[in-house]
Amino acid sequence: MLYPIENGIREVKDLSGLWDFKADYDNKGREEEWYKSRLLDTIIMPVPASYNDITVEEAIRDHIGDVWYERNFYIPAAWKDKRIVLRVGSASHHAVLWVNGCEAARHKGGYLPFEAEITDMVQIGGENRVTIAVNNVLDWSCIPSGEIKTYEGDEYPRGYRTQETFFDFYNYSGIHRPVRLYVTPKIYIADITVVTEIDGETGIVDYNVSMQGGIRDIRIRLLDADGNLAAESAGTSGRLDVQHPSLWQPGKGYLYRLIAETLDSQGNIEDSYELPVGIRTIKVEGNKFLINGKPFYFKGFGKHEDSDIRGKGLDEVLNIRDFNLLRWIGANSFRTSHYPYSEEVMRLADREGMVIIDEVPAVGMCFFDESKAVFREDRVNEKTLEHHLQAMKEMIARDKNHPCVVMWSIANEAATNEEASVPYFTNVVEKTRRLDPTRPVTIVMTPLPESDKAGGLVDVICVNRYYGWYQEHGRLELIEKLLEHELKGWYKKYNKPIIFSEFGADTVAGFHQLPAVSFSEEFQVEYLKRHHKVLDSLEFVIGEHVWNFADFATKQGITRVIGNRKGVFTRQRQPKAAAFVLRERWMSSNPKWNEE
Ligand code: BDP
Repeated sequence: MLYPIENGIREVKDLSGLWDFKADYDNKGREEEWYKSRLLDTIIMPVPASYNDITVEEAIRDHIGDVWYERNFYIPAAWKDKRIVLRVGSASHHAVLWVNGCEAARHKGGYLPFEAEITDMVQIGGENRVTIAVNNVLDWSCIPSGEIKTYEGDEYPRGYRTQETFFDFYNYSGIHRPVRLYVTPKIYIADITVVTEIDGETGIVDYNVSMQGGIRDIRIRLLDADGNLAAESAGTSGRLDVQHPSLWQPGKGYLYRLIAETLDSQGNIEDSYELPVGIRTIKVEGNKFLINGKPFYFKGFGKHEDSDIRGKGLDEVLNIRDFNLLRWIGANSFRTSHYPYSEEVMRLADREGMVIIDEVPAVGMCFFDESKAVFREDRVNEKTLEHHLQAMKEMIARDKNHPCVVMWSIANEAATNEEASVPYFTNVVEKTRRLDPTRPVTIVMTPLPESDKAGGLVDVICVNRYYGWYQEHGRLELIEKLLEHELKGWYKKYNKPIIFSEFGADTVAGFHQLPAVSFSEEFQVEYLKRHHKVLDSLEFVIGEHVWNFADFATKQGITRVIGNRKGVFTRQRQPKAAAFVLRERWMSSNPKWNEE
């Protein structure tokens, strides 16, 4: 799936801005066909943004069910004879899209884009209306999964219900990424896939272009970053050889520009699309993760798309601040915990040479309670699997060409100690490998190695563990022995490289205690340092991702003092003491970093 871009042929019109909005408290909008005419009694809502924290109404913040968005837009007369597409970057978690009252698209899954051709639904040269119903209900047929809990007793208000979620981030809802109109010719480039290889001094770009609406001659040019022609070809698929290529490398996101053009019968350019291409290779070999044949050590974080007021809404200002902080602290990578991030973040990571573990929203498939199985008929079941596979397909279709993406994470902390998780994940791993044979696959693990059953399926073992926090809380002195014991256990069992993908301590910025106690800045510092000693001593550990980059919102709970405070930065993106410790570690030399 191609990201909408502008060039001399294609145009994009961004419908971000102020929309009319209405929460459907009585759940009657669909039945009353609200999409047929203008919404009544609306309030103003910005797009993109989560709607939850914009108003001062608890009822809107905590709303369960449909909300409605609407706005008018114009189609320029010049778009006559074009193919017109409406594209939603993401809507959490289910959406129906109507244009002038006609249904144009439906989508399930809160963190991936969807689009519809609307050419025949719009008035060219006139005013049009788009209506989007967004629903945030999560059940076991979705990833992430959830449950609606109803309260029957007389002591509760009639019909009282809550949305139960089994993951540790606020269930932000709404239209989180831009809504855009774009146009292409009627015979158009529908998709491009590139796979890169390196053979000695030659960079190889294998490409495949798919067209829709007809057949045309295709011309392919690969330009270097200065605009010089590096290679060219013709036809829908082929190979471009670049002699002495500038490689895409961690920290140095060198990008070529692949320009695909279709030619009409007179040889005029009819459609054109420009794809950034990074030439690089990835391979897991023994206990090493190789990028361009060199061992790579992951330094960085699990992150979230999360900030004050706009929640999970795309914020380019925040994204640039985050990348500046990542660079400042010496991080070279992050995981898109626990869902695919915006396309804008992925494009930024390509440019910045940031290495990404791309995660599908399979989070919360574990109750941390031995007596409660998750992989069973009425919880994670066939329907969940169906949606999981669909999300993998959409995520790979969206992100397959990003050089920054080096691995697919197919789940975070699933109950892989359960026998029934094995056929389930066998299915997901096989499908993922079929869709993309070029990237390794991981599951981010939570059981102890003794009880895990799924590690054999994946290429890299990611492990989350909180010794000194959730286990043996406050006992900093136990961290080293416990951690070493566990990591050696994983390696012994599977003989695969390990990324320590989550460890962290809630830390309230400005709280100080000497000697350290939990929640103080001193504790977070000490906690990290103890981990570093162990990580440095184990050669099969190929990375460390601290949990979390920044404080983030969660549901209310007795262990959450206004959200999760494990951030190394505050939610406002200012450093806690731990940030300086990480900076010192990650910016100084260490045999682990494998740097020349
Ligand atoms: C891990 C989860 C992560 C949580 C973290 C925590 O993967 O989503 O936020 O614990 O509790 O289990 O801080």
